[in-house]
Amino acid sequence: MGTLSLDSLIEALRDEFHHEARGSHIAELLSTYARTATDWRAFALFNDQNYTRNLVVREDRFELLFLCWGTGQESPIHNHESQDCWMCVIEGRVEEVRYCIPEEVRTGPLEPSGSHVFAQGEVAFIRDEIGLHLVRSAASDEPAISCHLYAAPSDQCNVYCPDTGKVTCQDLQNYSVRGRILTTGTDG
Ligand code: CSS
Ligand code: FE2
Repeated sequence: MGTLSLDSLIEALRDEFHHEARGSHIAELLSTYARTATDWRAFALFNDQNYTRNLVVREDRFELLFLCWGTGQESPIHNHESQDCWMCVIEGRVEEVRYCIPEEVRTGPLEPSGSHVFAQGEVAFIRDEIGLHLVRSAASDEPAISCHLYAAPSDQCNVYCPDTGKVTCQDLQNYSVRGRILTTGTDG
C-alpha cells in the first residue's frame, strides 16, 4: 500500500465495512495512513484538562476519531460495549494497560494483565472478550495522537474503578467534530 489521505482511508473503510470487514486489512489501512499522512493535523485538537476525542466520521457501521493524549493524560479503565476497537498511533507513543474483566461480585482492586507501548504506525485491537484497558501517552515529556476506529459507534462505555472494581456507565463525549470544537456547555 502506498500513501493514503484521510478521505481515501474513509472510503476504504466504508468499502470494508460494507462487505465482511477483514481485521488484518483494516489494521493495514490504519497503519499505512498513520505512516504516510499529515492531513490529520487539523482534526487533532488537544485540551489541557483531559484527553480529547475528535470525531472525523460516524456512520452506521463505524466511527473514526483522533484521540489526543497530553502528557500525563489517560483514559479510565473501560470496556467497549461489544465494539471492535482498533487503535493506531499517529504521533508519539501510546501505552495500553490491559485488565481482565472482573467477576460480577468482585470488590477488590483490578490487577493489570499486561501493558504495551505502541509506536507510530502500530495497531492495537481490543473487544470485550479480550478484556478491559486504559490508554495513555507513554512518555512523560511528549504528547501522543492515536486514530481510533470503533465498529459499531457507541455513545457510552462502562468505566471500572481501579481500587474497587465498581462499574459505572459513562457517556463518551467528543471534543471536536471535523476540526470544530464543540461548545455544548459541558466540560466533557
Ligand atoms: N475508548 C476510549 C479511548 S481508549 S480505546 C474512548 O473512546 O474515549
Ligand atoms: Fe478503549
